[in-house]
Amino acid sequence: MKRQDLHAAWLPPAAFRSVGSRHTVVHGDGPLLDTVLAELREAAGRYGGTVRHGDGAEPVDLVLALSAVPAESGGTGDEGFVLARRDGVTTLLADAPAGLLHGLFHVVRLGEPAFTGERPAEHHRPALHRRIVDDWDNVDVHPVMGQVERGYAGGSIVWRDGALREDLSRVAGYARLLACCGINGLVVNNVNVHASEAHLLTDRLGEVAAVAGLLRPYGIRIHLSVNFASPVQLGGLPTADPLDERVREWWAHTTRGVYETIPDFGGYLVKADSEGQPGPFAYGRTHADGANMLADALAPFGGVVHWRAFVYNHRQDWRDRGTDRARAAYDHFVPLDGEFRDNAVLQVKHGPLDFQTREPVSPVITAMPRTRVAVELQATQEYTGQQRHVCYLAPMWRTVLGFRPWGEDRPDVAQVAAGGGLVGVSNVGDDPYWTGHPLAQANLYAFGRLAWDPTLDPAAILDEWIELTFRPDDTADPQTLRRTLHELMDGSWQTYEQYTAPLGVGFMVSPGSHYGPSVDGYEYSPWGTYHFADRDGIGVDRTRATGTGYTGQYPAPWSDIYESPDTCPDELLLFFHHVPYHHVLHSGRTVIQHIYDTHFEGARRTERMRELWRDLPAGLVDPALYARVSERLDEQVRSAHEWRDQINTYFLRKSGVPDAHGRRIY
Ligand code: GCW
Repeated sequence: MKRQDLHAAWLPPAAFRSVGSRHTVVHGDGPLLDTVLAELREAAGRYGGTVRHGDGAEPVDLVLALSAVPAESGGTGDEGFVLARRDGVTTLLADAPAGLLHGLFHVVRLGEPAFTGERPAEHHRPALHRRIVDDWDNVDVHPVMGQVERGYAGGSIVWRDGALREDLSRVAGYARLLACCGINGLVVNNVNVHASEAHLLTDRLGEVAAVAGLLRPYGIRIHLSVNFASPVQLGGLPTADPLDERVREWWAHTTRGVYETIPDFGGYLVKADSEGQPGPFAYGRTHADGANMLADALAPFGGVVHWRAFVYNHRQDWRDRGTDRARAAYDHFVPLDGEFRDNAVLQVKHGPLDFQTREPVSPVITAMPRTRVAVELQATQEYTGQQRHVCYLAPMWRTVLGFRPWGEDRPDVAQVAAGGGLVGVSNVGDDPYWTGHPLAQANLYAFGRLAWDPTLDPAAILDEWIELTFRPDDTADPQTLRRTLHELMDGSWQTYEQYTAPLGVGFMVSPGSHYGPSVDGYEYSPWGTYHFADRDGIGVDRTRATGTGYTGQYPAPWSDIYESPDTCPDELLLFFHHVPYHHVLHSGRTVIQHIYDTHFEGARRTERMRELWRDLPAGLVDPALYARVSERLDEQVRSAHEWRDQINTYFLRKSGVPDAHGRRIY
């Protein structure tokens, strides 16, 4: 791989070699087709092919045509396409221009196989209509959070020194990468909307429009996080009460202004009454009142409001065992089911707490059949190693999306989310590799691919990403490169879980930064995130029988499966139950021995990961990338051993139970 390819992530020029060496004809017109043509021409210029726009007599290898696909085959919809190959010609057909763009990237992904043999017609359509990336970028550098909240890859690619960057070429590159994996929406700023960022809605709207202009050629609509108190902060009104006529008029008027500037604006995202952000509670109104006010302002223009369900009491008294943060979103929102407008989407984090390494699926997702629900995932690795550790998250997300809350033969989470969408908090920054850890790029890629097709196998997604990014066939030893990357990444989430978070316990992290171990860091804090370890046992009793009643928020069969430690899956046991250290798991081990074993095993696995990378023959990957990954693996090994020793030592001291294998614990 050449040095200049580093910025290219999964779209290095060589990814276009197969397409670029072909004779291609494109039928159809429009802005997105201009993008398709530009991509094809650039590739052809590099690899010796030709590109023609419209009819002609010369022979062709690839035809992209905007033409109504026969209705009897169901059409392709707004973004789908049909791919076929017959008599030496590969054909992409789509009803709408976005379909051809997605189809082109599909052909790029396929590489040579797109141009060999015969291919019966394949119909591709996204399973989810809204596939959105949320950036948590601030305009200014926030004193505590930095510029990108929970960002581990440098500053924002949009803003610098409090102003829009002059050079926005990274944003254009980002749009291209996102489109390639299927994303069609981007929220440009952090859900925590601070003073300067609030102005993006009004007098700084031009900055949003500039970014929108770079996303548009790639079929991506821009969305904006807004502050619920904007009518007060920006409009000078005495109130932000969602039922006050002046407030409603302010939002209607302001929203009209947004659409005058950005006609394809996607909509608003709101974090209200959450971790200090303003919201409707201050006026005695419900979250449906708040969301509907914005939905009404957006409706005339076809916009949507994404309203987050991440509402809980972050000033809890740790002495109070009755308040359970896991219950909060359900308790707040489920009574409002049916009250939200059709263009209001309730955006729910995939778990009931906060992007921990292991959580059950949020019961809110299962309990609001009359509301559009979007599921929010976190590609930025806040609690999963902060892009210093390898942690490929697609297996976690696949578990979430494939979960069947009502049992077998009933819809899964992905099907519920089809009504609202899939949202991923982005992991990019202005780092040369985009994501700090180069291997973390795979998480963003996988997020997009799962949003397009939630049934994809994480290992197959990784194959795609490896082929695009590393071009193994262009190296001296493709199999070793592929095998090494798979061995490093396939099981990395499980490995991370092993050395950090046993059996569904979360939050044993350093307060604030959320990096590195601190077993009691949040134990006596107001955040509602406790493990309740004492000398006898550990875990949170969330049962109906003796605990917080949280298990009752699930439908059958899971309400009962989770209720009993006999049926609760091992990996979530301590999320749902407080059990003695000698409780025997389904695996046959005791809880305490499981803690010791997994921490030794997880830390050992990180050593093995580092060895695998060390053993990679020189020249298979770019030296700078190799060095970056090596340096991060050193840190991962160090950190995993710290986790191992702190967790094991803590639980040995608490429980007094020695390790059955007599290994060193401090
Ligand atoms: O996980 C927590 C993070 C906050 C974040 C919040 C949220 C954007 O620690 O940094 O704020 O979740 O999702 O709103």
